[in-house]
Amino acid sequence: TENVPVTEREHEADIATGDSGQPRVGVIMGSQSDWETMRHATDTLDALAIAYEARIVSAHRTPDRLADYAKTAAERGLSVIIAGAGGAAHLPGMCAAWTRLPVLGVPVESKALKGMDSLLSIVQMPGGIPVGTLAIGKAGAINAALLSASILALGDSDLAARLDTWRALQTASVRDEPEE
Ligand code: RP5
Repeated sequence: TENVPVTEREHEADIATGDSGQPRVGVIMGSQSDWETMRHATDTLDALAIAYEARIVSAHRTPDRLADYAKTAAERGLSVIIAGAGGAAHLPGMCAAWTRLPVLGVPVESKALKGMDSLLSIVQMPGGIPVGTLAIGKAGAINAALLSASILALGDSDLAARLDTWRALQTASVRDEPEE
């Protein structure tokens, strides 16, 4: 069993009412096939009652969609972008090139190279255009959402309280001793 209580209903019920309407986090991914991973980011945003939008935007297959998305992200009211991609994972870096918003990159686990290709593609940005790179796969998707929450909580005391509650519930869910 895992300790991270991302989608458990009883935990969500303990989180006070959060955002309404306007998305603050943009969750983008290079392909439908990334959704199995990236849904863990949106589940975590749901658990913290943070408004988000989720879109398929590919650096390679839909380059104009990416440019339009990233260039308009700030004026549309987004504060953070989470970008997940696998393989030759240029999505987070190209997204960061088009926007000054913080971009958090999630390396999706690829079949051929187990996500090492994704990780190295995303993490090795040249000085000048940063991408905050998380772990490969599910853990990275969850942590990208939590890091988004931490960023937004700097200017949102209600969200800060929800994040504190989420973390306290996680701590309380960790057993003292292993179960048979
Ligand atoms: C990337 O290529 C996507 O981010 C995905 O992880 C990978 C494979 O995409 P599909 O061939 O499954 O659509 O663009």
